[in-house]
Amino acid sequence: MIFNTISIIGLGYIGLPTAAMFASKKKKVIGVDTSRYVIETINAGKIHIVEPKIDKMVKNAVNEGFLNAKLEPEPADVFIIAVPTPFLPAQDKNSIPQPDLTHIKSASKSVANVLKKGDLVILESTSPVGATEQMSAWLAEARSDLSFPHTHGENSDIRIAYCPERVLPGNVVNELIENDRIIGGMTEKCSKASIEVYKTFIKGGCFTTNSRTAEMAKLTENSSRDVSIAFANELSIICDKLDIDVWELINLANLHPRVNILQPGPGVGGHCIAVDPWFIISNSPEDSILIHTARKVNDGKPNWVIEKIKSAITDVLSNNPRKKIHDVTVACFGLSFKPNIDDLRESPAAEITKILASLNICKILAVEPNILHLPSSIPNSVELVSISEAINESDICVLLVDHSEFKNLSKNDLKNNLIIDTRGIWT
Ligand code: SAJ
Repeated sequence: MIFNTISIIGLGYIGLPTAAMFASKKKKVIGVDTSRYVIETINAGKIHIVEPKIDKMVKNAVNEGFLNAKLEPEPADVFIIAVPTPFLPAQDKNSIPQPDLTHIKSASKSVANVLKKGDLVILESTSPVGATEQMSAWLAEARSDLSFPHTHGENSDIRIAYCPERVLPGNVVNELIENDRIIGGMTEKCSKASIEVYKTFIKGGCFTTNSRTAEMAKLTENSSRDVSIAFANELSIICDKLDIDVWELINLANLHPRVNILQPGPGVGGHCIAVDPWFIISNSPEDSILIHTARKVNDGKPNWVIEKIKSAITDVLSNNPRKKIHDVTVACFGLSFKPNIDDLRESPAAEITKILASLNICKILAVEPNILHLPSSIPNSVELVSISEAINESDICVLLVDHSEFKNLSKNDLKNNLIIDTRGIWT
């Protein structure tokens, strides 16, 4: 497929780096986003996300004229849709969250306005099985003058594929280039055209399948990790009751050549692992027993940590009879959803700190070396402090995120504090 102009719809954590990659290969890229702030930031050669290397790439791409951001799609040869697919919150604690495809629907409608015969539309957003066929139907609804693969197969005017991203936040540029890629064309021609597009910058292999398998593959990868982490989290709860060091246990079990247990923590955060399994569960609720249980185990872990903190507070009070509960200080080490990043969204560490503060039983300090100010989602009563202030002023130190800065602390530094270590770096 010969293509000159590529349009990326949705300039977030996946869309913007992808746009920058194509532009760095001297392809004309039109980036589209509904946020005026995002458009203005990018067209000024700046970025609105935190991701290494992207700032320089975007600056060069904009200065050299290869990347242009717009509020509405313009004609292009290839459209890559990378918009969010959140889930609709569950109605009650027994109902299953349902995927929200509103953004894909509106992106399809706006792309449909500028589609021409021969164009390729690729969906990259994490999606439930069947979303690509649904997108094809939405496009067809808007453009009865064109034919689409769900009705016309290989003879369709428009090619459509599902090609999920699998990059790790913090290492997006390298993984975009090096990772193998799944190419789920609705027909073989759709897959072939997509491979030619991605081979512009991808060094990894491109493996073709149909769109439904590609959708399921993305959900499977993240659900597999969620289930594995749930196993580690469940072990940590069992071991706590049995007075066994779970990290020593896992290290020992992992010496077995066919065992590879992941690490327990305060819960599973981020925008992918804790979300994507729901797309399988909502499609097949009766058959997703293990995947659903894993979600419950991981979602339940923050509450278990809160209970541990409450019982540590009781210990502090019984060891210091003159202390009142409001004199007890708890320091939460780390707020982000994983180590060495500043992203606090969907973070179990931030959630635990928030819940603890809302209980209003004692003073809460927070240490987060990757931010300068606490976000508004954390109650005002929480104070952001340095590592040494947290150690000196608190009775209880709760390790929530294994940031490098915390790994350097020795047992001696923490000898006067009661420790709850959800990551196993101080034990
Ligand atoms: N976590 C644990 N224990 C572990 C590993 C992770 O508790 O042993 C926790 C982390 O602390 C974090 C959460 O899991 O709260 C998710 O972190 P992560 O590093 O596992 O994954 P993400 O969300 O940053 O990125 C994942 C990746 N998927 C897989 O590894 C299968 C990435 O490759 C995907 O592209 C990304 O989701 C996505 O966009 O879907």
